[in-house]
Amino acid sequence: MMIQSQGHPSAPPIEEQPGAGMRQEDMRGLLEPYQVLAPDGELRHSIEGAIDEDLMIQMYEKMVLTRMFDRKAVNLQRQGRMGTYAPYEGQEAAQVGSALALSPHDWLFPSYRDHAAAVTHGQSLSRVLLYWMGHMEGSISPEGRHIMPPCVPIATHLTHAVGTAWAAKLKGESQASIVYFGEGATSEGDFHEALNFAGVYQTATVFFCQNNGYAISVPFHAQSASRTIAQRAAAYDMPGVRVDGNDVFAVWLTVREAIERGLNGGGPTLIEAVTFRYGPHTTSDDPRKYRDQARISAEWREQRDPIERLKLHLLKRGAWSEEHEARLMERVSALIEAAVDEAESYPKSRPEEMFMHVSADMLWPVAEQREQSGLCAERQGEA
Ligand SMILES: Cc1ncc(C[n+]2csc(CCOP(=O)(O)OP(=O)(O)O)c2C)c(N)n1
Repeated sequence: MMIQSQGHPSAPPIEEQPGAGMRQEDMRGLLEPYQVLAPDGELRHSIEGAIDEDLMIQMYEKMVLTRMFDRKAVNLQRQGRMGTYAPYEGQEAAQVGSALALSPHDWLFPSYRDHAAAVTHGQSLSRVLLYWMGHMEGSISPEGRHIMPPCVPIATHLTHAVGTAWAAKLKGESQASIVYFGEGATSEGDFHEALNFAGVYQTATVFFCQNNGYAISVPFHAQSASRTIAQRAAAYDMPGVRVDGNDVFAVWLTVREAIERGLNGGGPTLIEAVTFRYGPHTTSDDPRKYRDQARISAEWREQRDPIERLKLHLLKRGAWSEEHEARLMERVSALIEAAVDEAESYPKSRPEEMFMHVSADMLWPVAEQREQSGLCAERQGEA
């Protein structure tokens, strides 16, 4: 069953946005990302009839919650209470805006950095922590949602997202999929295979690339001669849209449009959300070794922050106040503390658990690695 596109009368359709409709277009000159909410909190396009104040506040509250959660997770790792962690601070608008555009039954395939998206779609904060604490419970989708475990191998989950959307299409179900990945993933073969398949079978898949500038220490220009990720859509004859990933309105509108089009038989869309990760790749690296953090901070955190720009907008509209902010911070702190307590109430995970749950029955290469690792409790007991 197809859903009817509700459309967004005041937002330009995807085909008219910069970076879209590249089938005949020359991409040169289409580098400017689609933006609705400028960094000063002013609107560049009317969003009347598309995004109302309730949705704006929901966006703001989710972005604040996920930022505070991300900072807490980094602190837990620094205190030795969690193994490692991949922070996403700076990328909240891309993740929250895109996930809020989904319907509850849509499939979400996150990478290791996409917890704000997973949480927005219904994953619990405690499960995110449990994942990084080495518990398999951290990989379980909440009841009634289709949220896959964070994918660490780069780009392998893109084909999975095509598979679920294709299956839904074959079954006649109105169910889309969204898959999150970084710009580095677009240099992997799996990226191209997934886009090719999605194009051939016209699946309702949204390929959501967060171009955050760096693949670990490698800047985008050093790993690709393409000027944009969005232009790669042209090779698979699908729309490619370059959007300001720090603009939650532009992200929401673009993803909503892509999903509606996909479910109406229009096939997949490649979205490039231009954003930036403020912190390290994971808690195991030091970004000062490969970039100037002070300059980055001045260019991104101080001038283009996704949360600050929405707050400015809400204040200008009279839809937010410092009292609202204080109450929100109290609520958010309580939620995060409760999640930490819950995650830490689990017994410490055992190293040999990493070999379990790879597949329903343990395959021989995994059994062999388990044996060789010397991590089995029996072996340690023997030593
Ligand atoms: C198949 C595979 N190759 C290499 C790695 C090691 N690796 C981990 S993260 C990463 C960089 C990924 O960068 P990007 O796709 O831009 O995502 P980001 O981390 O910036 O979100 C690499 C190469 C991996 N996890 N999987």
